[in-house]
Amino acid sequence: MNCTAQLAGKKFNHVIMNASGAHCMTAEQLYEIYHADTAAIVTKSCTLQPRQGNPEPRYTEIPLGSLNSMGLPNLGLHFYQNFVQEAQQDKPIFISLAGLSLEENLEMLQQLNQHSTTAIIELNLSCPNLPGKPQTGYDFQRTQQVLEQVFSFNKLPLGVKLPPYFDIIHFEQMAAILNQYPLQFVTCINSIGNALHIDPATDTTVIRPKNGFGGLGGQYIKPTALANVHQFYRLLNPSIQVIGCGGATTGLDIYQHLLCGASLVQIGTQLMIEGPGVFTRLLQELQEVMQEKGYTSIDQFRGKLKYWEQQNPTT
Ligand code: HRO
Repeated sequence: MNCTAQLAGKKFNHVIMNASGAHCMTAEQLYEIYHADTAAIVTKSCTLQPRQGNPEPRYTEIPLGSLNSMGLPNLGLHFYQNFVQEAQQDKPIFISLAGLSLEENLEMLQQLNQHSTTAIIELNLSCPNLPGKPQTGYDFQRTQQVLEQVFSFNKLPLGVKLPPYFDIIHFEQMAAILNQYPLQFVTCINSIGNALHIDPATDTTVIRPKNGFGGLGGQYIKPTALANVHQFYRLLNPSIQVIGCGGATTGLDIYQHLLCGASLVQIGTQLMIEGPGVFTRLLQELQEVMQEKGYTSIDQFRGKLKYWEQQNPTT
């Protein structure tokens, strides 16, 4: 069974990795997922300086997923840069960047370019949890400005992490902007921003920051994630690959992300719930699904989602 993949000029032994934010802030967590059955790993989104993030409790499991308002706690760019240098790189490592301003993103990227890091860059345009800071990916003009400046000097393999979109015109507008730049990939989707969960026993919100509003992850968001993966797969230049992220808890979920056009699939909430053993289970389950359906490699079905008419030709 061949589950290998290629992205940003690198080879991947299979297609499953962590999502930024899940089990990837400290050296201990990063080494744990690096040595687990991951095809690659991505770091927690970082800023130039270390940050404490929002007050706790700021992450919780809810019935079908998770709610978080972490507020970008991280150990700072240099820590993650050093981690990449130290790790024996037998699998690709992504560094996720989430500067609080355009200038901060450019400064971090400049440093990474100067040091010729071996990491792939995932530029996060979609953190929903910073009080007073809008999600860049929902401001189309701003996104264009960011990409214009980034690609005025960047030579590293780079992609962007997008927020979920919900309107066809927004997919088209964003794809038209992204298609102007030499992006290697887009990651769809970040959490669904500013959701609210209420504890039915106490009529109370369940996380402390922002009156309980936080990013929604897990099974709640799989249909939205699949829709975003497939729309961008259809609308982007073939040179821009899609990384799927959102709601995968089984091998079948991974398979469906691939069917929608994803080249790799990231695991967030389910990694938080199950720990790094999740990757072994998901890879095994993916291979079982492929076997049942008679496939021996991912190329045979990636992006080959069938539309209703194809399955019902005479109606
Ligand atoms: O740290 C966070 O609060 C956070 C970030 Cl940066 C993000 O991109 N997505 C998310 O759900 N939480």
